[in-house]
Amino acid sequence: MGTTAGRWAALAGVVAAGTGLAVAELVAAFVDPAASPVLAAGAAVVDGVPGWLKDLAVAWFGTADKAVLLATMGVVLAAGAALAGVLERRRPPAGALLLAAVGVVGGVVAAARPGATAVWAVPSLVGVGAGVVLLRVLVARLPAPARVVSETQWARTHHSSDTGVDGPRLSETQWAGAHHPSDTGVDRRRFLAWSGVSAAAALVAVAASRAVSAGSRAVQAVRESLRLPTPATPAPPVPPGADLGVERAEPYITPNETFYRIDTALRVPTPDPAGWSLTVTGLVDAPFTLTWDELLALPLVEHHVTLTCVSNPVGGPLVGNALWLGYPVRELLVRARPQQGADMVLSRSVDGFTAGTPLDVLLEESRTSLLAIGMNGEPLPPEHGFPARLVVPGLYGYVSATKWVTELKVTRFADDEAYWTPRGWSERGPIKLSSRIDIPRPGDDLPAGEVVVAGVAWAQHTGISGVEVRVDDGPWVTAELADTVGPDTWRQWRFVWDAPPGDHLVAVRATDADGVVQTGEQTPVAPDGATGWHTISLTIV
Ligand SMILES: Nc1nc2c(c(=O)[nH]1)N[C@H]1C(S)=C(S)[C@@H](COP(=O)(O)O)O[C@H]1N2
Ligand SMILES: [Mo]
Repeated sequence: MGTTAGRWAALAGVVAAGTGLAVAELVAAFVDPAASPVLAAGAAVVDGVPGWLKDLAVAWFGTADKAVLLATMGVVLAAGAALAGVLERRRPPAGALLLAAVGVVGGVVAAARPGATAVWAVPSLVGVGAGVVLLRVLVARLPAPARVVSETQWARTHHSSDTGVDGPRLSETQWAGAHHPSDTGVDRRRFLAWSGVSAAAALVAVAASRAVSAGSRAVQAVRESLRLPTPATPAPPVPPGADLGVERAEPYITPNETFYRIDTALRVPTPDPAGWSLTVTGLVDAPFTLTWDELLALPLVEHHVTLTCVSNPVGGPLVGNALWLGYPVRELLVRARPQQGADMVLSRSVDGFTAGTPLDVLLEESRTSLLAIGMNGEPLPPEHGFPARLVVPGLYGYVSATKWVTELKVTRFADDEAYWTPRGWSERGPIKLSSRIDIPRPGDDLPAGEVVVAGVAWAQHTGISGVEVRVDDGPWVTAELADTVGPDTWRQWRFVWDAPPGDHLVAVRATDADGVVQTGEQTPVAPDGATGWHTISLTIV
């Protein structure tokens, strides 16, 4: 690059590729919102990157990792497009070929996504067609390198005419003449006009694709007008003592709006309940398919369950408690009649994600595992799995909580592998006994005297029987424990500390209902969940 004309060529590449991409998005909006080449390529990256890189991304960017991924892809694409522009000017049609190759790869990647058909390649191919034509048109408006006019001259001309500085000038006719002797000498203006029109077209295409993929908005409307059936088995009321009401501490029930969200989906899948169904299949004597209306007509159960992500670091936010409404998975499995030898249920989402849950856990009579459709009295929010998901008390989400679920395949751990298993995470994922300090928070102004320390502790399906707090090297002191609806949710705790001035370390540990004390041994989140005592440092003044 370097020369001015080279920079214009790079710009031509970016404009052409950007417009092609916008056209592709527009076509995708009509084909299938999930067929977007950008999202398909992003999803392929998400699925394809090595586990350590993904862990690093999550560690650095947290739940912003998706935005960072898309931004990185944008930068890489823009750089490639600029290169295509430069190549096209120097060695036509090398740039067009580069662009075409990227488009074809994009099409193949999109068509290879889980749930995709060959049609998913169409947006990329149409988009790249538009991009290639534009690239050739735009670059043809630029002076070819090392012909009638030298690049330096062109640069100077170009510069001086832009700024009005006088210098050795070449007429625009000469620029035009360098490439298209027959043209009338307005090629630079045409170049800019083409670029401008092209960029505007790109914006229109993106806006239009947004409008069309409002197909997902139609599903939103369906969701909003949905009235959840009354549960045949309502949840017992939450005892008033379950929430200690400590200001700024985590509430007993996590509102849907602030409930953590973890999944591999770059775009929230929005299956229409009208077309949704759940198939129970695999090693069963009586496979069947359940439609949305059939599900709504079943006797539904309400149950409070605290969900936790295996990627939650000690003290982390990836845990939340909600009231779920659904139908017991156990009943569905019993109806399908699992065969001898089966030991796993592979649940599958519309977007291809899978979780592997031990069959015996799902069959336990005393464990309310749900095919859930409601969360805290509302239909599941789209990002939490609308229209239906699994919720299994006691297991990390990655091995149990499949959102947008459409299939339960009864199988064997020896025969099938869930999404995260080949990516460095344990095949089994029981939730580990944990506790967290929510207040004080970093930066809190803490005068000496009574300081309230409070938080939550969880050991889903076993239950919490005690929480202790330790200040510096002092003894473990019993904290006040809140009430709970049962063993499947977290429990709040509170400790009033007579704090002396100075720097202090405050740690928490829980004991479960079996009498097991939370270990202080620190382990990382991979492969099966972090351990260690949450410890905060406080300055009392
Ligand atoms: N379809 C789908 N379901 C999924 C996942 C996913 O990536 N895709 N992630 C799982 C993980 S790792 C967790 S912790 C829970 C999180 O559920 P939430 O986002 O509703 O909190 O969803 C589970 N279900
Ligand atoms: Mo998770």
